[in-house]
Amino acid sequence: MAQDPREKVFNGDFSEGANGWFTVQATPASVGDGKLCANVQGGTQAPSDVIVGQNDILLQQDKSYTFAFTASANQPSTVKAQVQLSEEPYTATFSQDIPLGPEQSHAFTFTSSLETDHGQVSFQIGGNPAAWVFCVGGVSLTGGDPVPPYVPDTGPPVRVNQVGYLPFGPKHATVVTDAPGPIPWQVNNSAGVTVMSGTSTPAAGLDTSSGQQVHTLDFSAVTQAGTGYTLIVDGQTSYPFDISATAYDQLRSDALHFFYVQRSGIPITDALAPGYARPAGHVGVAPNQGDTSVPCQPGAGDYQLDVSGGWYDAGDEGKYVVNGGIATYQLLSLYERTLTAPRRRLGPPRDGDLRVPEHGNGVPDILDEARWELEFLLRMQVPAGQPLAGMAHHKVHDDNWTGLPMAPDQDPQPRHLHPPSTAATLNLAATAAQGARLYMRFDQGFAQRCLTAARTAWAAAQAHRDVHASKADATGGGPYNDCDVTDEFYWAAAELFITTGEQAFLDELRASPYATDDPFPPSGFGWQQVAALGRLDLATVPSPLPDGDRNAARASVVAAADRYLQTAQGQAYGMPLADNEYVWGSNSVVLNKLAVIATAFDLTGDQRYRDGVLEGLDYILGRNALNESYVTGYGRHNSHNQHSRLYGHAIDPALPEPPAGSIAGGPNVGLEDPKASRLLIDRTVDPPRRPAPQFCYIDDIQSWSTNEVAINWNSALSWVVSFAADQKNIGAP
Ligand code: 9MR
Repeated sequence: MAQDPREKVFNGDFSEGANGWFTVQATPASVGDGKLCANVQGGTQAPSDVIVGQNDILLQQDKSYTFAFTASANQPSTVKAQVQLSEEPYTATFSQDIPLGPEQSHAFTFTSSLETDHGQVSFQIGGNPAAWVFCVGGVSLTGGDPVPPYVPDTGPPVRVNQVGYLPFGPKHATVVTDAPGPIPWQVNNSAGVTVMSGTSTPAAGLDTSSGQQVHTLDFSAVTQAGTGYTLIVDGQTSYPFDISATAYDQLRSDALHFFYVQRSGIPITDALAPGYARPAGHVGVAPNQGDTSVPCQPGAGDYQLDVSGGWYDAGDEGKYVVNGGIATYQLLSLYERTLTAPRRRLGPPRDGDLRVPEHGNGVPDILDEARWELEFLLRMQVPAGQPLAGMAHHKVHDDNWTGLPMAPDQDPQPRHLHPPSTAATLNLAATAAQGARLYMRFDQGFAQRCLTAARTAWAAAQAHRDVHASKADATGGGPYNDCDVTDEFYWAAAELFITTGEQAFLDELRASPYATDDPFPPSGFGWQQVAALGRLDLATVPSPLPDGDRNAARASVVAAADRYLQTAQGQAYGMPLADNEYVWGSNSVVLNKLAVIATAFDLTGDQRYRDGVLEGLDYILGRNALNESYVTGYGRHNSHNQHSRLYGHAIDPALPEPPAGSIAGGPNVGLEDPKASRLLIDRTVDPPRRPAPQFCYIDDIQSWSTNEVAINWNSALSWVVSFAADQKNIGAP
């Protein structure tokens, strides 16, 4: 049924689980059948000690409202139903004590004395000596004016890469217009002089990724370097952009700097990260309860581990071996590429390239940064003598979700080691094996330690092939559940083979389903699908791999790149993303496909691949339906309110925004967080209408499913931007 446009309560029928609802001192017992039931703690003093409620309720003074719901209690109790302010002085405009027993419907009409968008609907259920169960459903507050639909600020209809184009790279733009035929355009330099003009090409039919009518145009022929270019179409001017051989240099550095600022277990200094200084997080100093001696979850072992260090995963302060694995891999791979790619334009990263405390130790900074995480991954290995020795704990994180913001050193939550998993163990085996060969030149002892850990992990995974993290283990941290680990086995075997050259690992590769199955999924690789990581390395890194296998590996990379390019060619916005691929972290899906296409360029030198990578980056940096550069600090209109407990500026102006170079997760049709769901889904029509895929995004700190930061997304950005930065003036006549 279509929702009344004046409805102010979100998810009042609990059809989206507990989304949008909060509880204080009550734990949801069940959600379903149109209601939420909560276990209410006994022995509290006041009704307001225990609450089920919802914030962000819009209220208009002197307007009439109807407040309706059903409620029940498993034993005679009372609920104080209120409509009030969610912040001080918590004034109520409606308040009613209602005796509860078997389920009953209630409806009240009142006139609001409040004018606010910080209203709250609350069911106060504290003050009872004994514990009881409260159920509520069908919650509705109708009245006032209809809620205006959310309209994003998309700026001018001319969409360009707001950061910059390489002088001899492709230069494409997309224009939102209903014009049926070609329309004229011109490129102006910063002095306002027109340097090129032409006419647009209408896209065939509606662009389904955006629901828009669009045209495309190509101004690749403009090769003169300069800042402040604009593209003018039909009298509408794009955001400015540069044309420069160094367009990506600063972004490469900033994208990698993100990892330093995300570090756990070390103070972040203003000297290295101005505005981001903070004490070391989770080093066993109160109020922290981790990470220097973290106990296993009940039933998962009788020991504690020092698992300090590493990077905070994302907007939360959990640390996950599975996601740490792919992020570490991408940083190491970015470095290894500079040793192996025939067409690199820059020398290998050096000591002093990045802003890290290890500067001056004679080791390339990128390796220092990756080692910060690798050391953590090694600490997550179950020690000898314990059950499951050699496996890796899946993750360590808070027992309960904390609010936003939360300085890491102030996090008071207990933390636990969650049970080991085969996936985590193989992530450790793969990255430690990769590290073993790359650190050998700089620190043989560490390299040896990595290799030993990798072998131990491999053997442990062989002995425990099917130990999986539960999807339900998602309180206080994400699940990163993955029950198909054939790809993890393939990746680990590949890294172990490349590093050791041992026949046993080659045999494993040949026996793997991926010997014949395609390791490059249509929707790209990611933390859950990692066979591609092994295949990319087999194709590019020198090893004793027989020529036939290597050639086949290379051919598979090129074939995958061709498929991804084909997807991009069907898109008026030029990115290799199909409409069904706008998932959680879709920007990383785009970037990871670009990494495959880039590798095809490194292998073949065919300019089509390089162009595809650069065009894909255009999408990330502003050539998209939202006119949004998804990278903080880059582009005129950029994402800077990403979901994060560390960078809470959107909530507390005294705190910083995410550091420049932080990429947002990106459009996600799942709209799994209440902020995005409530704002972007139109429920006044039946069935509810979701926006077109590209519009499933909001730059709001509360939208974790579309707008979080994460190490595996910044590692993908770092990899691809490093490739782009390396291109410089390539393609020049
Ligand atoms: O990136 C992850 C995405 O693929 C999953 O669909 C999603 C839900 O399980 O979780 C994402 O990872 C989050 C993790 O669970 C916890 N830290 C933040 C991560 C990024 O949102």
